[in-house]
Amino acid sequence: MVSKKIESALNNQIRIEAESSQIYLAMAVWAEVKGLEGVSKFMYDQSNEEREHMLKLVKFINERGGHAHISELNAPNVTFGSFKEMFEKLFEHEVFVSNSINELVHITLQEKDYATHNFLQWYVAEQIEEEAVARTILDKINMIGDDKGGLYLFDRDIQQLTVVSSATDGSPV
Ligand code: OFO
Repeated sequence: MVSKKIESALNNQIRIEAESSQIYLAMAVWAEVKGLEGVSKFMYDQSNEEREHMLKLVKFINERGGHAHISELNAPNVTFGSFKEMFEKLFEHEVFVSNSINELVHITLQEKDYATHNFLQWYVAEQIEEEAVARTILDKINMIGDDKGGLYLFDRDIQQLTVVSSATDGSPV
């Protein structure tokens, strides 16, 4: 059984994961409109993953005798000054999410809720990986600079830049 304090902290994370999904969906759309298919596909996939992270929390709360709360969401940014800026935003957002997961883990220890603590380890591992992917992508973009040919190749190869999740077997829900 989850305590009210844990339930509320997990529900807050549901909102963050749902907002992450919307943020990346807006990035996918922007990239698609700009004609970068590879980047757009990468962002659509990210958006789907975040929705799965949200659903995993929903199921966990309900299974543990709580009530998952589906709330209204803040609207995401829908335009960006450049692809570099967009990926910088993605990286900053992942760091924000990692901090939020860390805070959650901290609360579970305070509350001596070891079941939720254990459940959250999956998210800890996922965040390490997502930050690493975002950092790799930013490094590549910095190397490309303003080179159009480089951007073309980057768009073609972005799927290979991502690493297969070690934290998931592909079915996180
Ligand atoms: Fe939900 O995985 Fe990153 O943000």
